[in-house]
Amino acid sequence: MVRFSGLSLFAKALGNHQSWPELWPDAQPKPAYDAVIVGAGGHGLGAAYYLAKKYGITKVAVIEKGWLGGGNTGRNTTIVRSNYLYDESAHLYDHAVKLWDGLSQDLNFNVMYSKRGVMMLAHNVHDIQSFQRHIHANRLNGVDNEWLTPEQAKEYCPPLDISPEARYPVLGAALQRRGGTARHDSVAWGYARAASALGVDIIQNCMVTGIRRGADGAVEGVETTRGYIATKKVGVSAAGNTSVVMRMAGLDFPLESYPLQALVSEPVKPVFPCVVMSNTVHAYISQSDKGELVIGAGTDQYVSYSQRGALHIVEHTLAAICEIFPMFRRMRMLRNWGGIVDVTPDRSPILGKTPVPGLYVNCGWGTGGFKATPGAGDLLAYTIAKDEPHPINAPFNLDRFRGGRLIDEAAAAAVAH
Ligand code: FAD
Ligand code: PYC
Repeated sequence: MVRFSGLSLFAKALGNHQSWPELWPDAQPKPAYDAVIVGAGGHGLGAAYYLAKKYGITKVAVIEKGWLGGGNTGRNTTIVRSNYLYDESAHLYDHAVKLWDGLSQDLNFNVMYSKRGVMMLAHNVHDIQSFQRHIHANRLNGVDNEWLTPEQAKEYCPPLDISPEARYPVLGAALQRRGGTARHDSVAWGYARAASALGVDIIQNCMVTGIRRGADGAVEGVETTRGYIATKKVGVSAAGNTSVVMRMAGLDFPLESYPLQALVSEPVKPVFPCVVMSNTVHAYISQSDKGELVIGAGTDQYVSYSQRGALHIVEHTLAAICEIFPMFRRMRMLRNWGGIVDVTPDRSPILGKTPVPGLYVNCGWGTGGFKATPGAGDLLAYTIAKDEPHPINAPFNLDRFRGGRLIDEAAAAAVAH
């Protein structure tokens, strides 16, 4: 039986003898959880799964204001890669890519991870220098990445226009063959089902509205739209909304939230074999197993909590796609949507402890956290279970913004922001 059904789970957590209206007053017996995760995206569900599976912590509730996977996890363009510049990032993202490899077997749920290769196009001298620097740095970290000539790029992706008179000439490309795509919904469902089977409660349509702290300043529990939940450990994994949630605990976070949008075309037979990103012209494209071309744009240029992006941004993206792949000029677009991404000053995530005892955070993945889903879940679980960061996520602490040890991945983030 699939158990992640909101109300019934919450009632179960409180004991079957209680009827629903009794849940509301604060004076009622409180369900005590060993840990509460805010946000049922892939990261939060992954953390709950690994808490239960690796550390035996099964009294876990995942609280979700909407429906599971309805945030950025279900809205992204599913690109998986680990070709980041700095050592810290290469270790972080490659940890995730390694977990992607065995994830379908681990969850017994096909997450459709497809290593079809991610190719980043170089359109000018600066791109060439930047990508070649990334390739060398990646190789030193054991992360595959290679340089392709324009002809090799076309061989890998035949729809590409490499003619010298093209509006955006292709001067070469960086290819990570282990990169690719996965099915975003499956990742959320797979983690949810596996976590639920281990005893985790997933409570949907329930928004966290407050974080209660005791006299010693440590976390005591969370207020929600369905009542109070006592717990000594809270992991916040609420992409796009992190600043709002952290303010409930009295913390200011160095984050800005922006809309990021994507769209899909009508479905067609398989025509596009890999993932192509054009960072300079702000467009990236792949083809889903359903046959739709999956196309993504850059972020809007102003902060907002809107889950749709501006029209002029996506117009520019489609114009660029038509220039780079002229054969798609007559394709019709089927639907578009947006998500809210939270972006740090150095375009790297924050994953670790906070100044509030018992409060942990996973945020700031910006435009690029889908690829990190299994790794972020795994490392957040470790941090919560041990009350200390894993060596892989230790550099991604909040303190770096005070001390200046930034991990500036603006170029590797690849998406215009
Ligand atoms: P989410 O899936 O957003 O989960 C957070 C959850 O928290 C949400 O469900 C939300 O409802 C919930 N929440 C928020 N506040 C509260 C509250 N107060 N109480 C309870 N619940 C709350 N990344 C890549 O690596 N590759 C890509 O190709 C890619 N493409 C993208 C394209 C688009 C259009 C977008 C929007 C993002 C893209 N990303 C991509 C980024 C990626 O989607 C995210 O970084 C990643 O999915 C974040 O996962 P998450 O689980 O942290 O967040
Ligand atoms: O991080 O690879 C990425 C990405 C692609 C589109 C949005 N983010």
